[in-house]
Amino acid sequence: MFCYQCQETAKGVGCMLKGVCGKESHTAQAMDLLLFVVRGVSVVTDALRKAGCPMPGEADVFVVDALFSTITNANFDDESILQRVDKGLALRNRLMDEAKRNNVFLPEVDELSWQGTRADYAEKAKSVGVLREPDEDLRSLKELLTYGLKGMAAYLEHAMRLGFNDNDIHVFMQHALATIACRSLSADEWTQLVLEAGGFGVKTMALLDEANTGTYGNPEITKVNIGVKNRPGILISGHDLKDLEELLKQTEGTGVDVYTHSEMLPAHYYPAFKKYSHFVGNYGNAWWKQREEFTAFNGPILFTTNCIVPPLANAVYKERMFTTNSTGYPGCKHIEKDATGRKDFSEIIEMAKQCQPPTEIERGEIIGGFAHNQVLQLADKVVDAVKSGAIRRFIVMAGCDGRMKSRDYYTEFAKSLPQDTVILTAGCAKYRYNKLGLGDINGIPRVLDAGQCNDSYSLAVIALKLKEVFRLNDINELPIVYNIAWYEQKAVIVLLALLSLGVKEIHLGPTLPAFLSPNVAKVLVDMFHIAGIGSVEEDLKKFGLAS
Ligand code: FS2
Ligand code: SF4
Repeated sequence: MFCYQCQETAKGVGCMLKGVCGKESHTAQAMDLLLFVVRGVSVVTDALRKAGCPMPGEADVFVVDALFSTITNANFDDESILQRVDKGLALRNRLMDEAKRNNVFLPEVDELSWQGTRADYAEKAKSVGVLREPDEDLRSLKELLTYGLKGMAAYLEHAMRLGFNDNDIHVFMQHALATIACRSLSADEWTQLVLEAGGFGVKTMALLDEANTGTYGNPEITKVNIGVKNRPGILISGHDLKDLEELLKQTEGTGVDVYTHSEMLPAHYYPAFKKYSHFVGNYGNAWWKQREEFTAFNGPILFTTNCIVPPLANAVYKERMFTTNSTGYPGCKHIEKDATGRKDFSEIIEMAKQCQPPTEIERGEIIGGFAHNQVLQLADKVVDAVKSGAIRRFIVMAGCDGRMKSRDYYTEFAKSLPQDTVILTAGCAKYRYNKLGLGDINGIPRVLDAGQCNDSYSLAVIALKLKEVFRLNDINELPIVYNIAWYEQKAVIVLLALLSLGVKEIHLGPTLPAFLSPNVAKVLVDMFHIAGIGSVEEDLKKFGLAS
C-alpha cells in the first residue's frame, strides 16, 4: 500500500504497511482498485456526454458514493469496498456497450480494457495506486485533484440526499477523473484543472448550504447543552442531516434521547431540529476522542459519515456501532435505505432502550450558529465593532481536528490571541478552543462557530459581504487572517475553494500535505502565498497580533 492523503500520514511521507488511521494494507489496495474503476466509469461517461448521449443518474451516484467511501476514516470494510468494485466494473461495461452502440470513440486505457474478477482484484490493485505515476510532480497534482474531488463528492452526496443536485458538478467531476486516467497534461494544465476544481468546490458547498438551509432553516444563535440527561441515548456522528432528521422522527416518544458527536454538533443550530425535546445536546469532542467517549456514552452510536476510529479489540462499544451511507466497519451493522429511501433505525432504538444512560463527562453549554444568515443579521453590530476598533482582526480557524500533539498549537494560539480578535470557525477544528470561555466583544462571542467543515462556505460568504460593506476591491484587504487546520480530503476542497475565491496567505497546519511535492508546493506559495505554521509566538508576530 501507499497512501498519503491525510495529514497524519506516516512520518509525513506516506503509510506503507498500515495506515496511521488504522486502515489495513488490503483495504487500502481495495480502495486503489475502486478508484481505478471510478476513473474507468468516468472515462466512458465523459466520452458519452461529449457525444451528446443521455447519461444515467446511476453513474453519478456511483462515482460520488465510491469517492466518499475512500475518504480517510470513512470505511474500513473490505467487503463493502469490493462490492463497489464489482458494481463499478459492471456499470463500466454496460456504459462501454452503450458507447459501442452509438459509435462513440473510447480511448485505449487500462481503466477500460481490464476485465478481472474477484480472484484478480488483489494483484491488479498493486499496480493502480498512487505510485503508478512515476513523476513526483504530476503525481502530486493528480492526487491533489483526486483528493479535492473526494471532498467535493462528500458534500455533493449530502446535498443529493436532501433532493438537491447539480449536473454541472457531476460533469466536471467525471471529466476531471477521466483526464487523470487518460490525458497527459503539462504541470501548468494540471494546476489549472486543480484550480477549476476549487471553483466547483464553491459551487458544491453553496449547493449543500442551499440544501441544508432550504430544508431545515437558517442556523441561528444557539446554546447547546454538553451535559447529559438520565434517559438512554443514541449518539449520532458524522455530517448527514437527513439521517439525523429520520433518527429524531423515529425516536420521538420512545423514551430514548439523541445526542450529537463531533461534526454533528451544528445540527443543533437548525430551527427544524429544535422542536424535538429529546434532541438533548452534544456529547464529547472531536472524532479522535471517540474511544473514551463512546465507552462512556453507554448507548448505540450511528456513523453517518467519517470519522471512524477503529475500536480496540476489547472495546465494549463495538457491538453498539452502526454505519450507514458510504461508511463501513467490519462486524458493524450497516443500515441501508429501503426501496422508498427510508432508513429503519428500530434496531438501534431497541438497543438503546436496553442501555444505561450516558455517563456525564462534562456539563454546561457551548454557543454556535453563526452561519452567514445569522452573522449578516448582526452585520451592523459587527461593522460598528470593526470601525470603532473594538474588533481589530478576525482569525479564520476552520478545518479539522486530529490526534497529533502538534495540534495543541491551535488551543495555545486561540488562548494567546489579543482580546480584540474574533475567531471564525467551522469543522471539528473548533473543539480545540470552543470550550475555553474566550468571552465576547460587545456581546459578539470571540469564537463564532458557523457549523460543519462544509460551512466554511458561510465564512467565505461573510468575508465577501464584509468586503462589500467596507467597499474594498480585494477580499485580502479585509482584517482577516487565515490559520486553517487540515486533516482529511474535505479540507482539501475547502482549501481549493478558498483559493478560487482569491483568498491569499492561508496558513495551513499542523503540517503541509505530504502529497504536495516541493515544486507543487512552490507553485501554491508563489501564486497564493500559502504557508505553514510556526510557533504560536512567531505566528502571532507574523499576523501582527503580538501584544
Ligand atoms: Fe472532522 Fe472528520 Fe468535517 Fe473531517 S469529523 S476531520 O471528517 O469532515 O472535518
Ligand atoms: Fe495513512 Fe491517512 Fe492514508 Fe490512513 S488515510 S492510510 S493515515 S495517509
